[in-house]
Amino acid sequence: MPAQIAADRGHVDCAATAVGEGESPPAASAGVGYGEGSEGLELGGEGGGEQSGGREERSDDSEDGGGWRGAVVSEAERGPCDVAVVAAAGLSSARFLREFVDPERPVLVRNGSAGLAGLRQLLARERFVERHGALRVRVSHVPYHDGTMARETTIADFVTDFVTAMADGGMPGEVPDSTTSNSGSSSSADYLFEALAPNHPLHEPLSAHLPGFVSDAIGTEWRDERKVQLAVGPPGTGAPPHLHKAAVNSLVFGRKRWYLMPPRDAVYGAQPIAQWVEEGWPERHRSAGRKVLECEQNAGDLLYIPDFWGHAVLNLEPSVAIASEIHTPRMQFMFRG
Ligand SMILES: O=C(O)CCC(=O)C(=O)O
Repeated sequence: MPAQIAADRGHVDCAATAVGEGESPPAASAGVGYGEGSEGLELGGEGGGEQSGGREERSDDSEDGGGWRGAVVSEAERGPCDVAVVAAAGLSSARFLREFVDPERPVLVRNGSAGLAGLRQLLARERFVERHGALRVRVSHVPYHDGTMARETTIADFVTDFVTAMADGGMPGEVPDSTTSNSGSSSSADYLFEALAPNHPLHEPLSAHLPGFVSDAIGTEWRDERKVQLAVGPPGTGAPPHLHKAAVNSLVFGRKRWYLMPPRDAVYGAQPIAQWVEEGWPERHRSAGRKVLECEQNAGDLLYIPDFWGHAVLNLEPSVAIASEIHTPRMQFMFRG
């Protein structure tokens, strides 16, 4: 049986500090490197982690759910976030660079994804399948791992299969309950995780997710050096821990829990994420002295992950996400001709 989501937070390693909409977090920019002052910064009233009942299924024609059959999550139901949380409204590219990119601090920007109205239209389930269902994609239990098999299918077959399975009550994947380590109750399903080549028909429309504060921070010369990835999957799917250059992750529909590890504590994994969580690896790594932060991302939110931060992600609801890897000024310096 799918476990209760987001109610399984076993660690409390940072206290929440209220930050008003659009206000700057405390001057962590003075301290270089991860962590200093970065954890637990919250927008007022958000991220308290309190769970309430009353969750309801979204219907196919629900505009904000896009027909993906996820549960409605109110603001009060949002799970906690251990990294800085800021409002998109107060975020200029200068501030983004100064407070997050240069000091290499992750940040969750509430409603920070750009082009959301258009992306919700493009990626609403029925329309997406109707217009782009014939596109071939690779799906696998474990994206980002060369040793596991991916299979090729079409968007239509993949989406129809998992949504039908969910509607029939046969969840293709399940969200593990990390409070009951090794209970073996979670199962993993296939995840669509596709890096789109520049000539791919979805490359340009999905690139719309990148907000001005990010693209201005990158600068024009490096703007096209972006990898754009599409990630779609049912609850329980996601990516195991891995690391790469900085990434901007937008969630169009759904709900995700991220696990973030600063570069010195980053790990790499090849297990389905549901198993990794169920076996208690976040807590095991913490017990071994590694820092593992958690952050719930809701639809519309953008998560910035700095260069070489380890990260893993678990889909708590059927999720449709776009990720772009970017060249920060530091990487531009390293790779300049
Ligand atoms: O599954 C996702 O949403 C993103 C996966 C990821 O970790 C990445 O794109 O780097």
